[in-house]
Amino acid sequence: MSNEHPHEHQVLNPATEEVVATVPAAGPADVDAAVTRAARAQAGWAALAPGDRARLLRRFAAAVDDHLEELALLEVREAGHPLGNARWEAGNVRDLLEYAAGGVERLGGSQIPVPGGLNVTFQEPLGVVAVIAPWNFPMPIAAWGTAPALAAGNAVLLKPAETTPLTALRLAELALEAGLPEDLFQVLPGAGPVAGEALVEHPGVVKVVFTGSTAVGKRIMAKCAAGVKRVTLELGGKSPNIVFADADIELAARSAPGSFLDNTGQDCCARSRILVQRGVYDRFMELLEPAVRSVVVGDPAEPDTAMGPLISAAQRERVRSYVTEDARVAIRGEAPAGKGFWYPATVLEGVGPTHRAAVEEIFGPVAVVLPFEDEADAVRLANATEYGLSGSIWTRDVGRAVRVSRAVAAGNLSVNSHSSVRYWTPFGGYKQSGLGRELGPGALAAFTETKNVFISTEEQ
Ligand code: TXE
Repeated sequence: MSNEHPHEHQVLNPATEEVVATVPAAGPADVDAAVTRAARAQAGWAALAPGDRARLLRRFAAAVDDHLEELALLEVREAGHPLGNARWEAGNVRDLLEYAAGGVERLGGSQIPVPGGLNVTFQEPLGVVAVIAPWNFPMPIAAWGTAPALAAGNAVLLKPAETTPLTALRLAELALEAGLPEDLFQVLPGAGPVAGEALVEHPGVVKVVFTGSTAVGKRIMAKCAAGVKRVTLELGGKSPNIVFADADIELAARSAPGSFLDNTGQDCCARSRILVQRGVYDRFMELLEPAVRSVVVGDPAEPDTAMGPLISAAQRERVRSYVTEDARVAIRGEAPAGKGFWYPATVLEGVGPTHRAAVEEIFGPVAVVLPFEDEADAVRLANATEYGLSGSIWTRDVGRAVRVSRAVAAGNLSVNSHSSVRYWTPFGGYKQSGLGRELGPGALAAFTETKNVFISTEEQ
């Protein structure tokens, strides 16, 4: 194996650059063995009575609940997330496992009247599913794929990101402690191009659930095409935060920092393109500055911290590359000096709507503000990227809220709010932000195959 893809990965604390752990990296042979074992476990799991599967998933949820603080602290150490956010993330895993468990017994088929017989539709488990998770929300996103896939009767092989394997490994231990069958849910830490590709290419893997960059998502989709594999993609975003002149400008400005600084901007839903109607532009900027400056940046383990470091030195370089001389830095926050991958909150103005910083996903605490003239202009600007994941619309005009929500090509929009993720509502992207939906009432069905059987009732 080349140096580029070592046999193990060091996990660094992004706030201190200290080594937190060293984790072995899976290779193609490990993947192959894991698929064989998972397929065996899946057959038994799918044959269980739905109530028994649901009970075991509820026990898994209870085990997560018993270890919430431990999981949150692990997320703080490996991902640099503020403790308050990490606690929410651990709770999200528990909630999703409970929600998925609640769906097990309700995952039925249907009967459709046809002449001459009985026509029955079954929803059958797929088999072995690969979940390839990113580092920005390592724990929840791993669970978004894993929980419904298990609930629908599948086995799951989870490959966490190289930088953040620890919460995933702990979740697999908790699953075993809760009584889930051995080999049903396995975690395979390793390099994307090695363990990730081996999973995508393995003939025994029926579906791939991927969250990550659009570039890798396209590569995975192409590889899945070769085997006509099922695939769900949650990719990047460059979401607009549209502020109309008739909005509550104070509230829109006060809430804007959270929408692009949460998780240090490493959020596929980050509203990092702030579109402001010309008449209130100056007022909005005046209000935005103190709001950005009041965000508490520092030690993620402190409960009051709102913004921690970026995940890695490489990510910091990537973010830096967007803050170029042709953009005016309108607002700049503070960042700790010394060790850690820190980057200050930054708001850019004076760039054209096609500037790199205005259309590409930066994945850091950087937003661009662009003025617009009227509703049609706002919609045109909002849709002028290759992405379509989320967005916010600030207005007091109900008709406008509905018109703009329908006109913006994105999977998750919020009006007078920035909230777009709930485990019981569907989540996913338009355009190059993704394919398929996760969470919500359709979550389990996305991990099934539909089979229709006709049984003749004619006398033989
Ligand atoms: O992502 P990658 P990176 C975006 C964000 C970020 C950029 C780069 O803009 O700055 O992507 O991040 C695995 N076959 N998002 O480079 O490489 C990899 O090991 C199979 C948005 O870290 O896409 C990891 O587990 N798997 C995003 C996962 O893919 C492969 C979240 C994501 O890594 C692979 C993360 C391959 N060939 C980044 N190559 C979101 N949608 O929220 C890599 N991987």
